[in-house]
Amino acid sequence: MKNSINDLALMGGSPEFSQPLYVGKPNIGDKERFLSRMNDILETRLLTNNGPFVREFEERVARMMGVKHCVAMANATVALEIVTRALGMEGEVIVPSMTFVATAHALQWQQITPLFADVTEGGHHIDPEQVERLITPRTTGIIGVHLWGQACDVHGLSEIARRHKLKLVFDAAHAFGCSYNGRTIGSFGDAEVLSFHATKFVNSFEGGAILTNNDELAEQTRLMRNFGFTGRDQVIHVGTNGKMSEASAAMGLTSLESIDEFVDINRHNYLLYRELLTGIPGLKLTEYDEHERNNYQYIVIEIDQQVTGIDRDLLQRILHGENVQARRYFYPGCHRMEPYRSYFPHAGLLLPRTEALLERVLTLPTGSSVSEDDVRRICALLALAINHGSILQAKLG
Ligand code: T4K
Repeated sequence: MKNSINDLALMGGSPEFSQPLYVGKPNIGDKERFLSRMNDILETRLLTNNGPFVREFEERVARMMGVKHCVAMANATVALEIVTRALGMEGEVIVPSMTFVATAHALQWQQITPLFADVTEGGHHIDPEQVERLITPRTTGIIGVHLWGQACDVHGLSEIARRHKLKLVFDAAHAFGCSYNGRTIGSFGDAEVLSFHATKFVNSFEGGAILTNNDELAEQTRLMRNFGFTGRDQVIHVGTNGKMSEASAAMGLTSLESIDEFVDINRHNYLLYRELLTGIPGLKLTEYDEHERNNYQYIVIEIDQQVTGIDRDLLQRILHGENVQARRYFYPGCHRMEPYRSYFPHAGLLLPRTEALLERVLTLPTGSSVSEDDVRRICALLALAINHGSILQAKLG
């Protein structure tokens, strides 16, 4: 790999990064506020089981998202498992393959078969038309994913769900603080699920939440996250342990207090990337719709090898060689991961757009650990590599 760096250096000097730059390096809010909350937790010895910080976090998130209920969870995966179960999903549920594998695993974990729908033409989100084609008598629900914090076609999916009497959940793991047609994501479908994983816009180390306006569903999911207990000795149905800890809620609350600052940093980085990457032939940045509220947490580019002469994987190797840990999210697609690959070996035939997209996408570092200078150097590196694309591909590809 070092060869590529030498090659680039010979070709005009490659920018160097002494510290690795990551996609998903956590945003850290006010450390003093966090430590003071941790001190309270240790003083009161209320560590978990629906403590005061979890309740405060739930209230604040619900208010911010404009939704009646926020049920905090240990992570978004368990939140998806619980909400799909509480909604009575079974048989088959339609999901995109272009998502983190947790969306599919949350179903398969309960013996529900995820059926993978293709993305829209030229887009990254699940295509309602493809969803409708996959519906069978066994289908009980749909999970749409607001990939990169950009809403999927909420209207289109809601229409299909209504017509076919299917349950509809949105995986909003990326979409904290984002909007769809001006309305904050969080209250669409039967429920939406947020992730507060360390790498997310708002983080609670590990964490997630179910958002819903449905009182009964909220109540049901609260019971399910706590083993089905309704009283100290009374269990009314099967449950699991999906509880968020007080330490996580303390981090989540601290993170919430800094979201304006995080958006400013992310937006600043995004606009700089957009300015510097525009005009590089064969490279397309996924743009945010400025009419919507965005958290700008993901910088996603597509590489068209026909134009650049260099393929995405070699570009990624070059970036890695320079300490830029760009990611191929969500390569190779859920349908090519186990157990789905074995269950549906030919699923790719129904997913031509997803398959092509997954060969082209690359996610670049951003967030509060990435400086303006870092963005400039990453863009210079991309420009340099693409400028010499065919030569590098011939030598190293
Ligand atoms: N639905 C969607 C659409 C999702 O994207 C996700 C999660 C879920 C559902 C499920 O949510 P959770 O159950 O996790 O709440 C990461 C995360 O583990 C995963 O939460 C996330 N999506 C996915 C997009 O990314 P990896 O394997 O790429 O993470 P990892 O450990 O490589 O972290 C990325 C980089 O961040 C590292 O290279 C270094 C840096 N990092 C990471 C952590 C955890 C740090 O500097 N400090 C840290 O503590 O999956």
